[in-house]
Amino acid sequence: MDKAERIKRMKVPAVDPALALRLPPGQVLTERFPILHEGEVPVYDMKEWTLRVFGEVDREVMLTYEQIMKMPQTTVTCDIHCVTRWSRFDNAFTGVLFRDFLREIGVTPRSSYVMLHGDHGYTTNLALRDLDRDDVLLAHSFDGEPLTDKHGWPLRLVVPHLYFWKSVKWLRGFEFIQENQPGFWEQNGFHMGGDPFREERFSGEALPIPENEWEKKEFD
Ligand SMILES: Nc1nc2c(c(=O)[nH]1)N[C@H]1C(S)=C(S)[C@@H](COP(=O)(O)O)O[C@H]1N2
Ligand SMILES: [Mo]
Repeated sequence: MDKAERIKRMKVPAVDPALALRLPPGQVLTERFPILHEGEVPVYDMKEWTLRVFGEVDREVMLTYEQIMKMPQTTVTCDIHCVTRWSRFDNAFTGVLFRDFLREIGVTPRSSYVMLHGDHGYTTNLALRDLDRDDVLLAHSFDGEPLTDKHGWPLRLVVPHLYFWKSVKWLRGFEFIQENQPGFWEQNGFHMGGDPFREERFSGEALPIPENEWEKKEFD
């Protein structure tokens, strides 16, 4: 049988067209929740834990976990897309909307970019307009339960419209900056933006990411 004939006879998997529209190019849908990070999972003494807001702001602040938990709470159900090609639909995260957070602490940023800081030195850069949306959360819960340690408890960022490396786990700081600067992965060849629907994976030459790379990782 020639190749054209073989292809014609191939079974095409039935994908709900509504769902297909939600899946960015080059992504594979999974129902499991992969665990991906560099380095160790931090261990916390919550009495010592703080979230620092600093840099180009009218006033630096240090917040306790209690203060964050007392802010208005929102649940966002969103799709997430990892640059290693897995996507997961309908994830319910609960926490404080970045918008509400800024309003609550009354800090005015004097810059258009933000460097996010996670524990153990993880950083990622975002434009302020990518945080100032109605779906960006400082999340502490997933599916109505506190986040597991490995998914970023006590606090992680969730930025659904960008690749998931922008969603810092073990979030400890918002640093407002004048000029856009590359964070950890961005210094290692990842895109400064990270829009999955435009496949903004890399800033230079495309790095080969096999379709099943993420399948070898840890899940829950
Ligand atoms: N602090 C920190 N946050 C991080 C990472 C990391 O290595 N350290 N990895 C990022 C990447 S590449 C992804 S895909 C998501 C994975 O989140 P998950 O383990 O909850 O799926 O976390 C992001 N946030
Ligand atoms: Mo990732």
